[in-house]
Amino acid sequence: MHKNYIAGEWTQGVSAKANINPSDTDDVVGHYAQADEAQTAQATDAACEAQPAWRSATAERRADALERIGSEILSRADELGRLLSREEGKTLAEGIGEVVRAGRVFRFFSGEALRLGGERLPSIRAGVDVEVTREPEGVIGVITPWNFPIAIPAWKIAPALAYGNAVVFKPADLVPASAWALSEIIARVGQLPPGTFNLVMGRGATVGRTLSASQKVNAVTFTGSESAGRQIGMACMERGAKVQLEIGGKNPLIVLNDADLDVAVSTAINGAFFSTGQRCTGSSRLIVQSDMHDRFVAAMRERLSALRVDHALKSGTDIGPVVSQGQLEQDCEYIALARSEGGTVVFGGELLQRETPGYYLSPALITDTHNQMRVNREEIFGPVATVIRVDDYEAAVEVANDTPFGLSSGICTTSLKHATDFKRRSTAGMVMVNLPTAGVDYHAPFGGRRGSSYGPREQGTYAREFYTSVKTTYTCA
Ligand code: UN1
Repeated sequence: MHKNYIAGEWTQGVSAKANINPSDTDDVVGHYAQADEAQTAQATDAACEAQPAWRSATAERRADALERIGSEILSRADELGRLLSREEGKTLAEGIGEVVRAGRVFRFFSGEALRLGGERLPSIRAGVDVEVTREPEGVIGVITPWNFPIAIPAWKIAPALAYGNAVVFKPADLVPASAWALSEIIARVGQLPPGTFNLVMGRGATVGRTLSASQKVNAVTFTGSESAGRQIGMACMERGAKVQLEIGGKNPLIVLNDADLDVAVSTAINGAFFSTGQRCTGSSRLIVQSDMHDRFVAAMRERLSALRVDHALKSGTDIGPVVSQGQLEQDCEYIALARSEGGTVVFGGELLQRETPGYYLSPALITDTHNQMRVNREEIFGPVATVIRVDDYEAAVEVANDTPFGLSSGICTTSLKHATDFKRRSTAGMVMVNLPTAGVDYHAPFGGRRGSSYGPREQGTYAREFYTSVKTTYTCA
């Protein structure tokens, strides 16, 4: 039984939940504590009490803590990657890659702890100095999704701690094992004042809701579904707390006539189907220019037929299972909806049987779609991509930008003119040229526009906008 970590103590939950392997539903990864409202409140109280000590710890002490945490994560990447793939279903290579990314995020923010500078401005008044400094926000509620069980917790917890905040961490209910392993590392090697970091596993409706409503939580960072994000956002807004939301995408990847076909196909396969298509940055709308359309679709089908969908931990697996029964049903409903809206499923979209019972779905490619169909407006979050045929570059840009979301966008082209123009005119927060819409660097700002994101950017030096509060001081000596 894996416990919660509250006020520096490993603490029983009020109940426990089994963590099931989506590649083999007979395999129980472990049992994990579930907290109630009272236990969540104990964690927020503890964080509130501990934060002043952590805030006044030296920047070097904070940097050292993050360095130790990052180093242990990196030294155990194979083991932790295996655990991650076992509970989430991404392939072992993807799981290990994600763990390495998490370790590097801690290392990056270890350095950032020492680099938190300010500004000094000339005043409009004689003899006055104006200084701009940054202070920790206080207690940060960290609520994370199931699709990146360690990287997303890392890129929220690391900057929170680096800049002197205390943390209450509520991981996704489906993937507590990686979160628990990360928390165990933080608890053991971090040497943080007790209460600075707390792990509270449990349901969103219980733990997440309590965190969003608690007066002791100064800021909430959330990545996950639109509906949960909106509720968290409203709850924070109501009490004047800072909030940061990453809530999905419907990312376009344009393929122009002048694209290199091999590059376009590799980019689309990676962006749409790797990590089982379960990324908010996934390339879900493939916008293909007329003369390229048939060649591209044929090459995609050929490449897809060579991919192996199987147990995440098996060598040779290219695509693991869908994360859960509920997500599998949602994917299948959208594939059926695409058909009923006039789309043609030219590859996949079928349930597969493998040696072990799991949520196996062949990657689905759907042609003959247009941008107003529901499958092109709503986030599916599975191995499902649509193709939208367009006549020219102008139409491609228009379709790409015509979405309620705005996280990431991409273009495959060999034309400098089109690439340059698209970088200017895309209305997404991140733009990729001849690269998948998913798969970002950990030191660059991450985030979107419109319905995808709310609040300051995540990652890189930009993370300080959310995790610190600016103070302006005026001094007349
Ligand atoms: C990536 O594409 O490298 O939940 C990261 C998600 C995003 C992270 C994507 N917040 O899928």
